Amino acid sequence: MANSAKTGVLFFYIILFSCINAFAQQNVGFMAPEEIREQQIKAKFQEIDTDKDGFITPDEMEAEKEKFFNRLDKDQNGLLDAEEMKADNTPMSEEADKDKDQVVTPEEADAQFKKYLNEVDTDKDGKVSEDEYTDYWKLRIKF
Ligand SMILES: [Ca+2]
Ligand SMILES: [Ca+2]
Ligand SMILES: [Ca+2]
Repeated sequence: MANSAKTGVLFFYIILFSCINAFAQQNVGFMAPEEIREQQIKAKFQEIDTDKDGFITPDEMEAEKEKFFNRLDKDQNGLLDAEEMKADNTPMSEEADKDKDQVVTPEEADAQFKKYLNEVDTDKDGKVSEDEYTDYWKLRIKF
């Protein structure tokens, strides 16, 4: 009698534990993309903030623009064509193409990054903090 009661309790705990475990795993599965995305955005911030002072300055943004352009400009002809723009996982190149001719010129990229810096810098102190950067990209990045 006592033994079967113990076994019952043991089974109850095993089932309870399995349920909690399954629930926790589901929850982690649900939470993960958001957290991964935030971590990726923060990692990107660290990459752009080359002097590691916790802010992206206009100089650092300029360097990022060059890297962004060169990375997408696969044939290195100094322009981003429609095919090259598709490799961009952000709306940056699409928005840069102001005249909508499916080509981004260096001038358009320049204008876009200036506009972008101004938009991300919500407190308008001329530099981008990690919070400003994260808040901005959380809503915009495509994964
Ligand atoms: Ca910096
Ligand atoms: Ca090109
Ligand atoms: Ca700022």
